[in-house]
Amino acid sequence: MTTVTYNIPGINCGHCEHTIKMEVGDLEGVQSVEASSESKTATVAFDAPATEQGIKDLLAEINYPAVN
Ligand SMILES: [Cu+2]
Repeated sequence: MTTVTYNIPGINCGHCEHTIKMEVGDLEGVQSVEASSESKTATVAFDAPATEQGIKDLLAEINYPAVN
């Protein structure tokens, strides 16, 4: 299991948190997603076939691009 914390300036409210949790949580291999509008981060725990870059690509697709 790998855990990555993404810095996402666009997380502004509970709706953003919910969207990220649902969309990233649907990716095969993703075990858990935490998203915080306070810290502007999303922490994702995953196994294969999910990858750090694949999750980052999805975040960009749903208009929550990560800056790290
Ligand atoms: Cu929002």
